[in-house]
Amino acid sequence: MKANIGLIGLAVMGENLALNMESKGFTVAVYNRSVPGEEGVVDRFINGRGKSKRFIGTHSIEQLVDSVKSPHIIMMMVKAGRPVDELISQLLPFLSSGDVIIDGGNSDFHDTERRVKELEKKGIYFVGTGISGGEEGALHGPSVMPGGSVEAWPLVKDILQGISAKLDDGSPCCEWIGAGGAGHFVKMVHNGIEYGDMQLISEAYSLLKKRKGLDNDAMAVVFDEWNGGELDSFLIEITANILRFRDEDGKPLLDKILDVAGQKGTGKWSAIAAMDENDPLTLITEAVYARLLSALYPERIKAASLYSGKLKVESGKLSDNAQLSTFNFQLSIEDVRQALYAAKLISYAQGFSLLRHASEHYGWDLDYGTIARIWRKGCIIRSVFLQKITEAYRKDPDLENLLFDDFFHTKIQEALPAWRRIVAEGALSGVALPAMSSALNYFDGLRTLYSAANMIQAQRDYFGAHTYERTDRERGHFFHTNWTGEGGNTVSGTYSV
Ligand code: NBP
Repeated sequence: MKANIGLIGLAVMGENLALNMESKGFTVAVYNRSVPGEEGVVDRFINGRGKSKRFIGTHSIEQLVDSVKSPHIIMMMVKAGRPVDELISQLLPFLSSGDVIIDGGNSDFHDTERRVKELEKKGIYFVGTGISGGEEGALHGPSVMPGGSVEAWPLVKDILQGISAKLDDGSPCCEWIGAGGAGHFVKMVHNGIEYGDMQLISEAYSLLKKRKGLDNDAMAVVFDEWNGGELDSFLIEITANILRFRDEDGKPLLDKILDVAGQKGTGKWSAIAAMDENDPLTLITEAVYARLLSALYPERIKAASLYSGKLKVESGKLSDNAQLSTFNFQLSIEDVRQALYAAKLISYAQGFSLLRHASEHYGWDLDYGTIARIWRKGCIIRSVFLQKITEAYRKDPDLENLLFDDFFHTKIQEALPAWRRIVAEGALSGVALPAMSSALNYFDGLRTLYSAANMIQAQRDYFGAHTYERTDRERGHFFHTNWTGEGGNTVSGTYSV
């Protein structure tokens, strides 16, 4: 019997996805490169978790392709980057026109754009699909974001939708995203939003711990309560579990974990993509910077010893370098929740703004409401709140910014006073709140009609004859002033970076 699909890469994601596929009735041929002379990964899997199930273990790429029905569908779940290109080269001699390669790893969407074009020229369809949900999602139902060669969609739809998470109405958390690298782009933004959500939660934790003086168990109760309301989400839920978790000695494990955050790059890619699209993705970018700052560990130790002053109040004013050593028992937990929620609204507004700009740039025709829908189950950023985004785009598919939707408008207005108090509290007490405060700055910047950018334009024209537009003339007409009386009338070439 031939398999429905061949899967390459039996690490944590591949192994669990293979089991998920098999449990949905698909026969799966599996392959993993092996060190010669050792019991291979494939045999270990076939004799272990895959025992007595519909798997075909294979030990070469040729054998893998040969074990799969035609048109061959081969999925790779390997490390992104060079391994993907190497595997494609190894697969090509055994594939024929109309076959499909799926890359389910976290590939850079630029690579996926390139691979789709290169493979389509050879008659092979290429699908770059984001898969979110980690190990558990891979096994029980992830959120799946496929894009690439649209001709491949009817061939892979049953398998990818079959293994995906399902909403309560039974609809799959997997829909066709768009051409080229659209699937991997959307997954990248998903991961960027994940960075933002995690940073915001860590800032709320920081306030509750350092300013409110709550211990881990008390904070777990707070996060549990939050999870019962509009913040209901996977990340809030696991935060409560993490806060309660005890090490072998009975003490909270969290307190023993070094505060140096790692990253694998998708947050950074989101920030770079936003720069490329001229899109102010400030919160996610701050979240990436916060991880980078946390990693400057030796410098942080030095800075802490240099600048950790006690709070001094002199004639009613806080001194510089103040670090409050006392708790602010007046600090309202509800204010922290509101600030977290408002900043989260900004983060999603920014993330979807980036999707909109990239969709226009690359011609992907993204369906934002559907993207929010397939993130509602299976993935790391799953939350009740995503339903509001789907509703916003159902009402107006051309919405320029989620902040213009009634729901977002109302919620931001409600949360604003608390959000401002919390950001001020952080600034006055020396508790870093980069994501909450950058979100507030974005919001204030966006809603300010007469900003300070006129000064920047004047300066640019003063020193570089870069020209400016005027408020008393129509847009699109550019003027230059001889500010010093010494410059000429020649203006700088107009180009935008
Ligand atoms: P890893 O990202 O750790 O990749 C390990 C797999 O890649 C192994 O099967 C390994 O084979 C294979 N591999 C490597 Br490394 N180089 C190879 C090469 N040159 N040729 C063939 N195979 C090669 O595994 P993972 O954590 O399961 O993730 C798989 C993909 O899914 C990645 O792109 C990851 O970013 C993405 N992803 C991961 C998660 C997660 O939670 N872990 C979530 C969502 C997406 P070997 O056994 O011979 O070394």
